[in-house]
Amino acid sequence: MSSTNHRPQFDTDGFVVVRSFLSEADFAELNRELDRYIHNVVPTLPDGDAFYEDRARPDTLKQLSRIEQDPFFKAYLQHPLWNDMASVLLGEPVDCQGAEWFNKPPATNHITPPHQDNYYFCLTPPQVLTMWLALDPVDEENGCLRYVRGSHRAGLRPHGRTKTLGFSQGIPDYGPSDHAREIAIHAQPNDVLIHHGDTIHRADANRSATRHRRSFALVFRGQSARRDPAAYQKYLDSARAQHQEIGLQVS
Ligand SMILES: O=C(O)CCC(=O)C(=O)O
Repeated sequence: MSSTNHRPQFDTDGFVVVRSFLSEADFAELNRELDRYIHNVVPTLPDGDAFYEDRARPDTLKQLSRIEQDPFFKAYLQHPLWNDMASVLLGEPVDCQGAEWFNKPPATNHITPPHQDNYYFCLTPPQVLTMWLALDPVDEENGCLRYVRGSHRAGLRPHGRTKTLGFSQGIPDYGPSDHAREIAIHAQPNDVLIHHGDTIHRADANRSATRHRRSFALVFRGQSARRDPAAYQKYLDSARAQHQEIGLQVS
């Protein structure tokens, strides 16, 4: 299916799922490069770029930010398939803002609190989306993403401090009517979930004993989007305060 066909659904629901997104060769290369980065580069990174559920256990690595500091991933931000899809969905030329990697390692109690990405990004107009590519089979057991359908059309909800490293802000009044509108998305490796920056989403912890739940994500902003510097500084301050409370090295 061409990327153009996904736009009406993206506009209505605030998310869309594209199955088998990359070619097999491209997907294999991405996995190889992520393995290389995790084994060779991550051990050299400061705390703020690599979050662990338990710092003493490397197998509990759960989030990587600013992966584009690596030359392969810096070039990867320009990948035409990702950029074209983002541009069609946002209806304007885009710039890639950065790359992240998420995991929910097995037997860890790590939830993703309900949140809207643009609360963190502070972009006006909210012309921004996240493309979240599954690297493992994902379902309810290992903590699939859950979207509140259509929530991107109601603007940003109030956020408050959370205790979840990597997600310093969440929606405190997330309630039964939000739960009732949630869509839990099952995915296979190489399926991409794309959500608007104002779409509310969350994920449960990984309840499985053996299965990881890894993903690779790129964030794209439309060229019309401008950052509110004061709101962004407030967000950065709250993330930094959380890191200090937890005892992470902060730069
Ligand atoms: O992988 C997760 O659990 C969270 C991902 C997320 O919130 C995002 O990519 O915006």
